[in-house]
Amino acid sequence: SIKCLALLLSVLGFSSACFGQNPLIRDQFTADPTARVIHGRIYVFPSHDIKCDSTQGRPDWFCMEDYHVFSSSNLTDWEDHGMILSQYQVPWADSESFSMWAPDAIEKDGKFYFYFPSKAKTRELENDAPGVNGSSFKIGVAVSDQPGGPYTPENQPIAKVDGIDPNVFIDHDGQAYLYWSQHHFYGAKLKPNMKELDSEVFTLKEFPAKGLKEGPFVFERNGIYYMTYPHVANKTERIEYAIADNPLGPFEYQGVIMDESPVGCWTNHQSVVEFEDQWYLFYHHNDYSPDFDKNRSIRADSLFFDQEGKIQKVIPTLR
Ligand code: FUB
Repeated sequence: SIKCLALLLSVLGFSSACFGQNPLIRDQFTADPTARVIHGRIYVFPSHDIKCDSTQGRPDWFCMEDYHVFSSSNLTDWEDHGMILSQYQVPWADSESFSMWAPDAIEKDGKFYFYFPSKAKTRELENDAPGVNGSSFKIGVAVSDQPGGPYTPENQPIAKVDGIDPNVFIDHDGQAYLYWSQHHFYGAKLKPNMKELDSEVFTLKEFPAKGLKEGPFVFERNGIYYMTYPHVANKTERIEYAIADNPLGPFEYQGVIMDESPVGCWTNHQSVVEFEDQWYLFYHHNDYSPDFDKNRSIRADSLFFDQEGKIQKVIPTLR
């Protein structure tokens, strides 16, 4: 069963799972998974890696033109809800850049909000001052009445947001926060419409200055706010976390959730979710593309907390 080995390893101070199904999606490349529980099912909103040829993007780089969403009632059988948004549908996106990187999605008041980065057309940059690091990546939002889409994008990216890897967290009081990364982590309150910032942009500077860090994902458990993120402390990304007593920190570093990929995938990218009384770490490796780590596959393993709320290290289960 899913929990047998997980429970044994938990006793030993590690966590893992008996899925036997990693990677989760086997007919296409997927990466950067955000998992959410919606109406009793697990929905996963990942990136969609494809292979670029010389007429598209950069053949040796990430190539991503659209998103699919997947759902499951048992973490084993996955339904592909099809393509929910493509770069060609987003009025502000540079549809020659194939840069629809890591997304996030969340439900609020019966509507579903899908957040995604993309390189923007030049004229969009002229309308909104370039970000602190001059990034051409913007973050957009698209809305649907159902989690499986299709999603309708807003005409403009979210103003004052420059960077990648959007993450949205809604606190118990209903206040929504948007996080993103661009060398540092940034955060801001969102308006109730979920489409505009409602505060200044906070720079979360308490994270390691050395080594790339990206992919912030925030969740709350027992009054502790956890910020999880991939960080290059050595050669490739490992998943770390920090905690705070409120959504905008300051966060205090706690440790490593998952070590560098054992199969040489340079990136990793995570989300953490509780489903049917078990916590899970969703992440990616390059199981189906060992020689090209920009074609990745999403995975999940059980995750455990100790009595103080510290996260035990997750050891990836291989096939
Ligand atoms: O998928 C493209 C980029 O790779 C993501 O935005 C990063 O988090 C890394 O996983």
